[in-house]
Amino acid sequence: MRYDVTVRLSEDQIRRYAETGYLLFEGLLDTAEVEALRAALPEVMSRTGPEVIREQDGAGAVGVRDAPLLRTVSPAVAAAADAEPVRQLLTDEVYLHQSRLNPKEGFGSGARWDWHQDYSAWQRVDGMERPDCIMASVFIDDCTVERSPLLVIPRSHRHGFIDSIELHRDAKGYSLYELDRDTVARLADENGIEPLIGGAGTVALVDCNLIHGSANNISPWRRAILYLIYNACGNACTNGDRPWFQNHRDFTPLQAIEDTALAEG
Ligand SMILES: O=C(O)CCC(=O)C(=O)O
Repeated sequence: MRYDVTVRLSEDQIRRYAETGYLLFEGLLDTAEVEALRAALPEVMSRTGPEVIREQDGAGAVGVRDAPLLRTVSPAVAAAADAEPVRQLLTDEVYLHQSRLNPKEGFGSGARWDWHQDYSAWQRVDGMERPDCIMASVFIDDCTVERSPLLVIPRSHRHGFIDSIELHRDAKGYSLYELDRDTVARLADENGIEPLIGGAGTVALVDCNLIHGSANNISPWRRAILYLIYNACGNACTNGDRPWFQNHRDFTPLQAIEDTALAEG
């Protein structure tokens, strides 16, 4: 299946997404599209703006959050952003709430992410009323078990927003809102834990209340993922306190673009 504007999810896929909280599409982007994304990385990672969040020791960048700019870096990114399946799942027009690039370099410099729900920060800080938001994870590199893939607790989104967190005031990003360990242990015992693995070009669509995290990447290999966070236009955030790279304020619906733009990327 290609990541193009004509793709429509089947009833079975929509049902599975509602049931498990995620869908995985192996090899959705072809080699040329993956190469276009890889080629965009050095420029993005060398930026000096506040949108690049570095490791504690200043070594590698852990995240670039830049909704509008990532879309201009590469036509492949822009095309990947205009996803019909996301409109189908949210039954609304969508805009990009955030884009994040997590390079997760090897030899331990790609730090761990504690167990969390992405919606936690958006509800608490950005005034996002409902969890009508999807995290599309675009695998720029192979995500194997050795490279600390995303780990998800399937079906955990069905518990909705879990207001039971360990607040780490000195932590960054979602680690600030680590879920309390008893809750994670109980839901993992009930549902298991699954790694989202696949070759470069795989795309996962993940419900924003699905509990997930990842370990340190001690392998020698990079494991870059581009995260595109789609919010339903009817669910636009009401609080604009956070800066543009964390809470994008342009609620214009994404326009479908032709699939050929991917190949031309
Ligand atoms: O890229 C990872 O390993 C984790 C990222 C994550 O959990 C997130 O962006 O919410």
